[in-house]
Parts: sequence; C-alpha cells; structure tokens
Amino acid sequence: MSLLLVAQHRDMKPFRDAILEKDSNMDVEIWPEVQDPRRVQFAVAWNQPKNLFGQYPNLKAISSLGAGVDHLLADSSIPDPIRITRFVAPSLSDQMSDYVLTAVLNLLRNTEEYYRQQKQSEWKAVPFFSKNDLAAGVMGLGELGRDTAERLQMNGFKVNGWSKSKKEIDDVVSYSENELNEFLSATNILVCMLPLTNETEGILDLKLFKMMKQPAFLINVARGEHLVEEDLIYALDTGLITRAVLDVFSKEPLPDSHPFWSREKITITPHIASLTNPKEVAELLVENYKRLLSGMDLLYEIDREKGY
Ligand code: NDP
Ligand code: OXD
Repeated sequence: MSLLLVAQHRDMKPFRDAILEKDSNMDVEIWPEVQDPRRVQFAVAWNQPKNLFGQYPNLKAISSLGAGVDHLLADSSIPDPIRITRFVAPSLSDQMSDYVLTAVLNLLRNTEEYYRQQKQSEWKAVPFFSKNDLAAGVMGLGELGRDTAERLQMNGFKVNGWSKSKKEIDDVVSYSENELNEFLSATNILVCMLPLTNETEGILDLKLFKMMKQPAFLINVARGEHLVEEDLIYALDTGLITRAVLDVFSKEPLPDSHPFWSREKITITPHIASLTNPKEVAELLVENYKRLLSGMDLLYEIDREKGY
C-alpha cells in the first residue's frame, strides 16, 4: 500500500522526507515514479496533471497539499467515492494573517509610493489614512479568514466579515451570505479569502467594486479566478479602486505579457501569502493515512457538494 505525492513544478522530496521522519514504515512514492499503480491508496496533490487519477484503481482518498481544493474538484478523473481532504494548520493561518496585516498597513501608509519616490530621489510626504479612517472587510471567515479578521481587529482596525453563515467573532461585525450589500457598503479594504466554487468564481467584479465604501482597496489572497481581471483594470483606471494587492492569479506564474505587471496601482506577489510547511503536512498526512487504513473518519475532509 502506498502514499503518492503528486505535483508539477514543485520539489516533493522535502515532503517525502518529512513523512518518513514521522513514520519510517510508510511507503511513499513521488509521481511519476510509481512502481505499481494498484498499490496507491492515498494521494497528495498540488497542480496535478489533468486526468491522472484514473490510473490508480485502488485510490481511496486524496489530500490537497494546500488549504484550497478547487484543483481537485475541477479534476473529472476523481470519481465521487474518493474522499478529499485539505491542509489546515495554525502556521498557515498565522502566515496568512501576517501577510494581510502587512498589506493593509502598506496600503494605509503609501509604502509603494515611497518605494517609487526613492527610485527617483524624490522627497515628498503624501497624505495617509489612519486606522480610524478605513474599515477592512474579510470575505470568507473560515480557518484563514477568521484568524485574519481577528488579527486586524487586534491591531486596531474596524473589521467586517462576510460568510455563508453569520459568525460570532469579538468586535468583528459579521454579515451572512444574503447581506453582501450591507457588508460592502461598510467596507473600504476588501480582503478576499473565499474558497473557489461555482458561487464565488468571478465575484470580484465591477458590480461589486461599485458597492464598496470609498476610498476602496482590494486584497486578493484566495484564487485568481475570483477576480474579473478587466473589471479591476477599469476600476483602477477610473479611481473606483485606489490600489490592489494580488497574491493569486488565474494563470500562475503570471505570464510576462500580462497587463497587471505594468500597473503601478497593483502590487503583485507570487502566491506566497501562506506556504505549507513539510513537517506540519507530514503530521496530518500520516494521521489521515492511518485513519484511512483503519476505516475511520478523516481529518479536514471537505464536502464535495459545497465545494469546500
Ligand atoms: P475554509 O473552507 O475554512 O473557509 C471558507 C469560508 O468561506 C467559510 O467561512 C465559508 O462560509 C465562506 N464561504 C464559502 N462560500 C461562500 C459564499 N458563497 N458566500 C459567502 N461565504 C462563503 O477556507 P480557508 O479559510 O481554509 O481558505 C480559504 C481559501 O484561501 C482557500 O480556499 C484558498 O483558495 C486560499 N488560500 C490561499 C493561500 C495563498 O497562499 N494565497 C494559502 C492558503 C489558502 P461558512 O463558514 O458559512 O461555510
Ligand atoms: C493553498 C494555497 O490553498 O497555497 O494552500 O493557495
């Protein structure tokens, strides 16, 4: 019986080493070197080649290497009975909260403008916003969004949160699925932390930007497909959105020719807001592998109907 690690353009050896360090009896293979496809019962996947999983007749569960599972749900070679799990860990939430807090502070204090000025040897103070001027709004209050909302609130920001079901979070004003208008009209800095599903794809569009409180800023750390790219460009050019910070893109790496690269009002990072740590992943995978073999419930199994 083996556990298969599958990823394109990513070195999976540190993950195999961490799993073996945790349990040296595990049989761990790295795709594409698979001795006997019939022995694979559990797989871990990130950016897997399309339609790969039909090759493993005894596969029972697949874990995402990250928090998101959209790459697995979009893969038609994964039949329904296969269980899908995801990665949840305190360090993932902590890194994400730090990333968003940093981005929000940089927006408030015009950090990008001063980088630009320094390159031109220019000395010019520009007006800045204080924490009291702007409210942040987190879309998606799950494992990551909730921690981020709390981190912003603890740092003195006014924080709103939007999720399918209303949440109780101290000093965070929470809105439910059908209160999107109210949430947006109270939010200046919108942070997208939603899973990518049929309902959330393309949610960051012009209609939504128009509903936000002015001045409006966007931070997208969820998935590139949440954003309608041409609508963001229009919104930036017309001043509807003042600045955007993007960590995720519908095509990654972002192609050289992409118009976002040359936009001064967009800050780009290469999908690094929160990175999986091999040791923590190994801990969870070994536990779930043993649970699978014992016929137990798996940790962090997702609901395929809901899509997250
Ligand atoms: P969770 O599944 O824990 O939380 C999802 C949240 O979104 C829940 O609060 C859920 O509401 C809400 N939600 C889902 N659908 C809707 C909807 N239609 N309307 C309103 N709210 C909705 O996800 P995580 O917090 O773990 O992760 C979020 C995403 O972050 C991942 O899917 C991934 O895409 C991205 N990510 C990005 C990383 C990066 O480095 N850039 C790293 C890790 C993750 P409810 O609670 O009511 O169900
Ligand atoms: C994830 C990610 O889903 O890195 O973990 O985006």
